[in-house]
Amino acid sequence: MTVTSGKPTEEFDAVVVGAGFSGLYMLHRLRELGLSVRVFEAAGDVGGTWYWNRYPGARCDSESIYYVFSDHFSEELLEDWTWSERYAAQPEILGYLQHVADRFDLRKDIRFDTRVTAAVYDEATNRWEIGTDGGGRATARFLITAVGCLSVANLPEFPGRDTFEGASHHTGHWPHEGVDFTGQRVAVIGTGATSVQIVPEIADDVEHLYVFQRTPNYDIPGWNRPLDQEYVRTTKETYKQLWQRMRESPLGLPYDVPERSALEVGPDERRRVYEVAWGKGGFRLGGETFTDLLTDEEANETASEFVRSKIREIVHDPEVAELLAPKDHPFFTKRPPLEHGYYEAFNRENVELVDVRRSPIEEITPRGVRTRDGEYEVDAIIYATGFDAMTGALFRMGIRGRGGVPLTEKWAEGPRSYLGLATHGFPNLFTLTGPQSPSVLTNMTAAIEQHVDWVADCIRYLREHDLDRIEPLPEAEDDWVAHHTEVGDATLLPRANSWWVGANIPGKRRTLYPYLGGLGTYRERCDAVAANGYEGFALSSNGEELRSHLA
Ligand code: NA7
Repeated sequence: MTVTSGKPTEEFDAVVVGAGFSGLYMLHRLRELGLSVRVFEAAGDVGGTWYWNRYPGARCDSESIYYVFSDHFSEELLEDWTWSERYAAQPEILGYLQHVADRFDLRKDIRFDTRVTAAVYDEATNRWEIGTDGGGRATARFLITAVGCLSVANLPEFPGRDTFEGASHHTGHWPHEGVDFTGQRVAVIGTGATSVQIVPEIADDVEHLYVFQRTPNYDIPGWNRPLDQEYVRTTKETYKQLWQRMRESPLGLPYDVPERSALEVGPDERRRVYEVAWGKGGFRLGGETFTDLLTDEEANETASEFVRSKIREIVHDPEVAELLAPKDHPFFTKRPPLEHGYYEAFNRENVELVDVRRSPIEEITPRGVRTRDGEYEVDAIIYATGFDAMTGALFRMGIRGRGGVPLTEKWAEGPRSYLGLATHGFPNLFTLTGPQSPSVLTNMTAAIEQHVDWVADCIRYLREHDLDRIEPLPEAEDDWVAHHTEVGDATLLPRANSWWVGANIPGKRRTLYPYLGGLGTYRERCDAVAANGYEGFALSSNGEELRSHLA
């Protein structure tokens, strides 16, 4: 099977798909190894997630000082760059990535406005044949996907969606020139992390805001604030130690690891612990409090009820507060949004919560949104309805492995990978932050760095040993999938209808997509695989298998 087009074929050692955090770092590492690399990027510039998600209030939920390339990329870069806020807003993160691209002259190897539409492995040449939407063709020994976990927008198929006469926008495809909602009646559909950011941001401007909620979330305060420069200075002095701690930690964040069960302490002590974490803000409420919030329903209920009590304190109208308080899933079994004024927004006269669990959206009309209860007339609709996460972008790239087998077919019953990095039947393909790796269950930059470093070291190893092909053994893959499933099943996560399990996309295979074992443990496993000569992989040279052994 070949990719055909009239244009001449360009040849590279490696093709990387995507120019966000992972694609930029991958390009940098491969260049250092002396490889010829081409990056294809569908957007008009670098940035990935931070290029597309330009909606009001968009910011990172990982603290900015931890959301950077570490000294593994560049000590000087780490030293020079200074964030302005505790949680960086989208324009600043995009500015950071543009700065990285400029400083390391990365753009010269990136083809922008170019989407990969086919990536086919040719057994005869042991090369990947890449086709793009502009009719371009390239071949490469290695194909590395750096497509992000949340890059394909989910736009629900509401009847009449295209008949709406006002403006409608998905948050993941926000217009570059911005949108002015001043004096408008606006519908926001969805109450995930994106909606929680956008609602307080536009509440002041709009005449009336309807927030259509199907499932309430356990939103945690982030307590965003300008970064104190003294704090920045002392952090920078210890950055190396800090990053080492992050690399070894479960969440890719330098949090204290809890040691007690939520059930072994009394209600007063429990409340005290939760209050401290709430006061610090961010994911500490899940990560730093008790050992068993994700494994024991009763323990989890104590945290769930704590958040509900906070919602009841903040929201004045008891009925609205009750609607906002989640009861159908345990805390942290869906990604908890970080909030900055979301709950307070419902104390305003012009912000109204619409319960579409009780009364579902039936159609979009030319004038607005019709639920079973009636029509809500609006001037604009914001779809904060999330993404076809983890596999969405990989499935749209036309990846075919040995024998022309599509990745969509191989993964029809759910992803099957070795370490979330590679999959049998697709030699020399690496999936950065792929399904069954820690990715979104950790600080993304820490997960990205670990993957990029591992892949770059692997490619260096292959070259040093005159090897030109690496592919997971089926047995090693089976073992990883079984381990991944076992770790996930030991927790409460698979029970909730989250995008972590693919439940947000009609017809999507329900399975836990990210790996729950923690970044530190995962890193140790990946490092051991490498130290043992890439245990679990078949390695070959010129079609001759040199070694294949099991993990
Ligand atoms: P999420 O977290 O997937 O949230 C999407 C929201 O849209 C969620 O509240 C959904 O309700 C709602 N939704 C989706 N489809 C519908 C339909 N058909 N009707 C009503 N409501 C719907 O996406 P975000 O963009 O907010 O966040 C994604 C990640 O980005 C986030 O987790 C962070 O990691 C960063 P549901 O909960 O499915 O009932």
